[in-house]
Amino acid sequence: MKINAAKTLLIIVDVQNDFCPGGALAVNDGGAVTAPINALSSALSQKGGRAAATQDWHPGDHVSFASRHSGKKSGDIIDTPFVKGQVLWPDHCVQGTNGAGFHPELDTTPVSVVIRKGFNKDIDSYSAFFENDRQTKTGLEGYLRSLSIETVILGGIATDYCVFFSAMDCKKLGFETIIASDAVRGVGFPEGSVEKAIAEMKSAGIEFYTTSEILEALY
Ligand code: VGL
Ligand code: ZN
Repeated sequence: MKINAAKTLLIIVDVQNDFCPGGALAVNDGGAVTAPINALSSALSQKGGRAAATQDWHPGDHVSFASRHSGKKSGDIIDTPFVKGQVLWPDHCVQGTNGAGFHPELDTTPVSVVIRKGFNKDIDSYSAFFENDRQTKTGLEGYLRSLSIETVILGGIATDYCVFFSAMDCKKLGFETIIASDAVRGVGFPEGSVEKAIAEMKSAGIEFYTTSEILEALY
């Protein structure tokens, strides 16, 4: 395998304090993604590639917060006017809070663009490309097209939600899509969701390589 850095974008998905141990929606071992991601973004930028980061960025009364729905708790699933089967979460990544900030060990120096998502209080957004109504664009696709990007590498949190939806959309949009397998961590709710997400991504043609395999392939 060979990867032309100049036509490659790394998408760093939601490496934010609230998704790491101690945060409001902590994912097991979430902070462990920072070391491989930093290695990928610095190698890419040295070879003429780019890195983008997404940031979950919710208003305090966001539709995905269980606290906004009386009688509901985190983990419940509801239909909203825009999204069928919305999972309800604890309040997390509220705009401007420390929980919404990038993990302190994430090197954002090589990041050229930050895409914020989930800022419409009535629509959640897992994917870096489309909100959960599956129609509203974030604008990231246009960024890739205007730079003639052909390959996208993804790392970050969570394997079974934001990484999954971002990777599936990316592949559907026609980009070669690679998951850095050691640079992602999952929520694991409902049980088995990480395994299910990985199986679905593989059958969609999304490739899985370790960070060291990717670093070796970059030219
Ligand atoms: C995410 C649940 C709620 C994610 C974001 O980043 O995967 N998961 N909001
Ligand atoms: Zn969220």
